[in-house]
Amino acid sequence: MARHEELPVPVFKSLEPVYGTGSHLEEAELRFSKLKSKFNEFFGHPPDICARSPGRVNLIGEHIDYEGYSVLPMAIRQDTIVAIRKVEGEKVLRIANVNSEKYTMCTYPADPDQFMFRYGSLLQYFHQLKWRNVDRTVGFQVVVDGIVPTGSGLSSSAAFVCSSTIAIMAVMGENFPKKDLAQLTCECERHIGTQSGGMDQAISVMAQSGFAALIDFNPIRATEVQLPAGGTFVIAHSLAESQKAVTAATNYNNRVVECRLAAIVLGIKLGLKAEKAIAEVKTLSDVEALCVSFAGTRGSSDPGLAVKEFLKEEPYSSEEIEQIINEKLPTVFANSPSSLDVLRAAKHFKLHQRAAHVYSESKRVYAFKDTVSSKSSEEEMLKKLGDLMNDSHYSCSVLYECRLTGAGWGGCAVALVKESIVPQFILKLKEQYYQSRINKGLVKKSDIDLYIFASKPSSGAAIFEL
Ligand code: NG1
Ligand code: MG
Repeated sequence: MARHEELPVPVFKSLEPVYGTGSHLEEAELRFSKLKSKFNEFFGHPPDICARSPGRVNLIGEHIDYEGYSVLPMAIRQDTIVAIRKVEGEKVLRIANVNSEKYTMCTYPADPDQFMFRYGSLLQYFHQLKWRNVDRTVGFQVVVDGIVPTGSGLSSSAAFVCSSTIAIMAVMGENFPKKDLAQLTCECERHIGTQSGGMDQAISVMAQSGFAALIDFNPIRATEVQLPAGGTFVIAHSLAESQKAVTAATNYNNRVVECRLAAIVLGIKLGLKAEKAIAEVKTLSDVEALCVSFAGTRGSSDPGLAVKEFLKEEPYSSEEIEQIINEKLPTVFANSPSSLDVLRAAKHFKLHQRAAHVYSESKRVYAFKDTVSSKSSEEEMLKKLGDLMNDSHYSCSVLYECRLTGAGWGGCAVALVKESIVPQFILKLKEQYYQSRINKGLVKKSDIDLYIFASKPSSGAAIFEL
């Protein structure tokens, strides 16, 4: 049987296969019926097809996907749903949101070459699809409804990019293997200027209901991970919005650049010529491969040891790094405008800390995976998983200075909680964290369940012919 990432996105004629039964199905039925009636209202015609893709929470493996390391997220129930109709000869894209008060309808030329970039606009994704054989005479009418909280580290962005890409694909009569879509949508998201890894799109497209997934890169693969039944992940919004696109140069892309510099410096210290290191060592996982090949002479293949041995803990200045790598930093990053922004904004580079986080975090991902598949008692298992998550959070906080899930400058915290005490846990957080913020008017009491909720692993993208 083909691995499931080789299969196309599933097509369903009803909502049950994705939303199950009970209150989730009822909620979905209401949303889809509103989506379709809004579509009719806006465009005077029903949609051809609908698609959905979920948000995600990363359980462990923060800020290592872009370094080539495997991560362990799960899809959440909250998703973006899209209704679409193809209009022959129209050459424009009209896109509206069911919440038409907040998001007014926008119209864009449907020809990707003519599209004007609007920084931060979700629409730019839509037009950056590297569409094979695109028929440039068609236009699209689109209505979107997203319930993944934005700026929360739960990947409302991937939910939007993946659902809209899949909707366009479906209405054009195409379907690709899920792993290709994960790759395509990841590239699409990079157009907002963050040098993202591919975790969010991969899990949004490939998730299987009831399972978290170990996502590997190069090539993209998703392996189901069964979580222990006695634990639940509780997701709690800090109420600080993460503005990754706005602060990219000082946080997300800054870390990507620091990791690249750490990788080059380590490559040189391990014996590569500077020129070769700059040309060939792209990520910290490339350095790990070097350590493995030098294990015979060095006596160890552990890249964590190389960090301790070769990278000083004090921050590096640009000049210090330029001396080691024998090249000007802007020359190294000449092809990456967003990295040049980082260089302009950065005061110094914490190479030791960032690399130490990445290597220890990548080990924790495998330890997490091994723990859930071990034969230990559930009690022991939950304890071990909790310890790994605590270590991950500590490393994110101290070494990577990011905190929280996802990119993590704002957004949600994720906690592994024993199933039996989830209601008390949520109640306590409401009392001790949210109540004072409700009093200050920072959040509405009626919205509180959008900000703190327990989540089981949900299913990935789907196409609906309803
Ligand atoms: P968020 O902040 O949820 O979009 C980001 C990246 C991920 C990953 C995490 C950190 C994007 C689209 N996503 O997630 O690829 O690097 O940060 O683990 O930039
Ligand atoms: Mg995102």
